[in-house]
Amino acid sequence: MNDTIRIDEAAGSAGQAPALTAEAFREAVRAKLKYAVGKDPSRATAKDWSMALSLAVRDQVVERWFESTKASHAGQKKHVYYLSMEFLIGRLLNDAVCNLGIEAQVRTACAELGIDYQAQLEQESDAALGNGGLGRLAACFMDSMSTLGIPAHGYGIRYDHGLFRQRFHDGWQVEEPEDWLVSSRAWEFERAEMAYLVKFGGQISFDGHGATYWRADETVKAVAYDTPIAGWKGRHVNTLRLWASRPVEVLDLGRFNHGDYMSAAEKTIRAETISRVLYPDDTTAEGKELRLKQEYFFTSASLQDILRRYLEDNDDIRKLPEQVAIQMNDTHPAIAVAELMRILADDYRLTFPEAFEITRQCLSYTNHTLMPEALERWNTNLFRKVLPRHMQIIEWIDYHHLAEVQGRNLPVSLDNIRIIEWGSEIKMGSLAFVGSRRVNGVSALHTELMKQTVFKDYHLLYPDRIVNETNGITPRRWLYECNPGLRALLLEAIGDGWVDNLEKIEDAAKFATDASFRDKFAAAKQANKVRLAAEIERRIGLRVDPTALFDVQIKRMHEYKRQLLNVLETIALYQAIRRGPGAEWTPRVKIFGGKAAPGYQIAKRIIKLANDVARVVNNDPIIGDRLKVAVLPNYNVSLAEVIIPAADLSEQISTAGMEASGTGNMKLALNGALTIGTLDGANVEIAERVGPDNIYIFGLTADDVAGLRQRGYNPNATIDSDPTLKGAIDAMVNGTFSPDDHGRFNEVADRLWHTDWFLVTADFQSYFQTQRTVDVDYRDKTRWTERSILNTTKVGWFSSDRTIRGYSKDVWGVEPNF
Ligand code: OAK
Repeated sequence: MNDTIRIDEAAGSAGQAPALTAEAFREAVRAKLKYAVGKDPSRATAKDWSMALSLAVRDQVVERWFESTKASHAGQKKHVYYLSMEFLIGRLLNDAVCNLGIEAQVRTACAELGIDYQAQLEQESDAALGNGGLGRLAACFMDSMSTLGIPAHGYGIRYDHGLFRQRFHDGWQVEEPEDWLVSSRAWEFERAEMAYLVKFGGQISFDGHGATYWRADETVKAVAYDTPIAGWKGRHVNTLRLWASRPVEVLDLGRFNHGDYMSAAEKTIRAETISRVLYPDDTTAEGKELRLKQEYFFTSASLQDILRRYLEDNDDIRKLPEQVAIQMNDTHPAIAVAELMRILADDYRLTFPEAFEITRQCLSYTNHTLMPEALERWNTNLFRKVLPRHMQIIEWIDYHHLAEVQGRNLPVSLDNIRIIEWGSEIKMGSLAFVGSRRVNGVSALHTELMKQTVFKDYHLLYPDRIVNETNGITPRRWLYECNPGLRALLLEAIGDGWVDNLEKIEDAAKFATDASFRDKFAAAKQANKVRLAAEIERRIGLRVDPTALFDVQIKRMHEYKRQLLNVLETIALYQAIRRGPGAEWTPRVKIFGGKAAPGYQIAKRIIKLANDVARVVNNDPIIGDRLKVAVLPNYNVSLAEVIIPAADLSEQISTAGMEASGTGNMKLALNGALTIGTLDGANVEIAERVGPDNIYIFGLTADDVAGLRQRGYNPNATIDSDPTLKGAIDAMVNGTFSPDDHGRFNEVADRLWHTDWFLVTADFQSYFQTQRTVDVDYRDKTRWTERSILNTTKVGWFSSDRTIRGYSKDVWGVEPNF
């Protein structure tokens, strides 16, 4: 039997759902189980069925994939290449099924085969090839580029081990290696023939006739693994190409034959180390040499691949910018500036000025943070050792760029615009800026701050280069797939136009005052809360009341994101309830999820604090269901898909000016949670769209923060003057939550008392009071649901489709097909 189902296109043109019958699909799954997995139905495990199911769905994607690839070659349109160290794509089965529009057939087929579709989905490992926001954004962008029919490739690293698994031992974070590849993956295709050599170290020589030779002392092979990414209705399928590092020679046979088995394998181990692990730190440039090698490894392989594809259909390398737009997702691929120049100059014999011009027309750069410690810098000695030719090229760019600027007589400090600082450090943000056609921020506020702070002088030099592209999220994964109840309600009320044109969701805003719609909306939320309550009990054994207010803070653990502010408020609320248990309290479940970088001690201690507070609060009989604290381990994309649809309140409480955008804020609002937040990142734009009645804004603004820090903030006085805050901090250090070790949180408290860089104490009172308003408001269920509906229906602008349209127009110069 032919195990690939033909998609019957007779019904119409691309864009229509394929006519696939449940029966044909069921037989395809059976065939996959037998011929691809090699199992008989009577002996098949859940994993086997899940694999068979995924392979059958994959065939459906592949059909579309070939068509898209052919069409983009024939169409000769400009191609987008998205270079990112991270792609946090999560699970793919349900994503593919929903995007192809074959969910009904797949579910029927599963039922007929006697397998539970939901259980199959949970068999798939979560592809956790990213840390947080930047990586998940890249995944949403892949979805949107396919949905809009933009020919694109995502390029990254196929890490053997993605982001570590987080476990709690006695409330402390413990990191365990993540092993997503342990079970074979249905979604990727190894392209052993698609391999490029990537060189490191060695010497540079010139032959005296203009040719340059780089004699490297280490060479590895980058092997491609392709995953098809289907857009909405399967209209277009793009490729995510991830590189794995492999040795050039499989084995040192000489050493092996001499019985030296360990050293015979040494080169293999060295080479494979490059793609072994994802760096679990999303805020500081760590890992030094290996990290630099990772960055160059995937950038070099990707550029070689881009040029190969270009030259298949074109012969003039000078016209590269007409066909190629390359996006650098933060500075991790910023070495692309020097690498593209190197290839153009050394391999194609263009002059440096020519090569620089072409490079600047092809590349663009997205900045995702202004925090100084997260802006990458490389020590020039290390850089010269690993990438000697690139060091020369960067020196040329630095010199050439300064010379260009000196003639212009502008009020900029030359020290500020140098790429190489004091001859000892390369500032990758500067290299990326100088080598780019466009540089973008990820929210209006962030872009403004970029112009005023880190890139101030560059902005004076190149006033048209910085543009804003406020982040977005894909509505397919973050509503259609993860919230079937709300999806069904919206389909019934306004049809499916919103799925690929999210602004249409506003058509449902009028139902906010319709009692029957409101009841259904509230029922969908309630069902999601029951589902999350069950998940909380399964994961941490805590029973929570699903009718309580679900207050959610899910994101990486970082001081600037201020989980500590939330924990302090939890303590203060706990103390208030204990003082007056008979008062009218709004039952609340505080839900936390997030990983701390393994070396980030204070963030790990805050996790321990949250767990210690949870233990005491959850076991206090005076408190009962009035307050529960659920700290969920191993927060990842799949867990987010369960938490987000169930949230009532979304915590977006970063110190103003420090969160570049946030995207969890958008996902939660789209699923009907009301935001409690500062005027930071994209919160500002969310507030503009949902209106002041439907969001809780508190605390200092970015200007206030800058002013306060400049004047010098004294947390002492604030704490002393606020008994609620003082009571909470005192409880933290008097052993209330750590009877076994009273001093455990002294350092956390000391920082609050003495420096409080993140202004937790400064915002506490305003935050605490706002939370009390939330308590009161939540009791009016009708009004709350109305505001929840207005959140869902007013945030359509935050679709990543809109963001990608923005990049297409302002940055890449491409025209979406759909
Ligand atoms: C990661 C590594 C280096 C620099 C920044 C990051 C990162 O994840 N930044 C986050 O990017 C998201 C997507 O743009 C934003 O929403 C977050 O605010 C930002 O912290």
